[in-house]
Amino acid sequence: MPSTFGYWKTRAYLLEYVGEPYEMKWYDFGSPPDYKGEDWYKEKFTLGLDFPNIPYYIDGDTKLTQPLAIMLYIARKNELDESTEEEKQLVDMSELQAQDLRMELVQLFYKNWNEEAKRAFLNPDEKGSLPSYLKLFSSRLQDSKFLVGEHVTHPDFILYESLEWALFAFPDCLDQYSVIQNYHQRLYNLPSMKAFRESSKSVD
Ligand SMILES: N[C@@H](CCC(=O)N[C@@H](CS)C(=O)NCC(=O)O)C(=O)O
Repeated sequence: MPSTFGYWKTRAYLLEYVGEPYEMKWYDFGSPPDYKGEDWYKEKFTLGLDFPNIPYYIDGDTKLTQPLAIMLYIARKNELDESTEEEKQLVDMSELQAQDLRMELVQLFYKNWNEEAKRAFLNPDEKGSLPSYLKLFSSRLQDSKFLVGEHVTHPDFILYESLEWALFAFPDCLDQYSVIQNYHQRLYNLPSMKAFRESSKSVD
């Protein structure tokens, strides 16, 4: 039986990459101005999840929430991050570094969407700004195809999603960062990404 991935209408790049058959269960946000998401909230406490939330992932008796826990499980199950001790350390650091950027974006989009915060987010001299992250990732990716060398690991999908969000809000934001642009394109052009974009599961 295929696993089930439940979320608001969004995507599951890692599942696509590992090629696992899964069912996407999309919940509707609801309509403006309230976006009550009733579809989800009426089901939230009925699924047997320890910490009910979305995204969730149900694979037989395995029931997970929290995106990182889900990604780590899928990566382990598919031996995606299997590597030397040194590479494992790099996977851990890359995951947390990419997650920090993701949380900066979440703060900006959901809590702080105003002109001053947007300017600060794009200011290279500001702590926690997008350029401050891009500089560090550029240096890591200078001689490396992906965050942990020649093969994709789960943190690449956290960073890819964050770059997609950043590009959506600030289309020019990678203009000065050719290393990151090339990295973004490398992931964008993975066969699994292309197949996903052409599938009915794809959303903008
Ligand atoms: N730490 C999680 C928490 C999960 C979460 O906050 N889910 C949000 C969407 S990203 C939600 O709308 N949850 C619905 C709920 O609280 O029931 C994350 O990184 O996304």
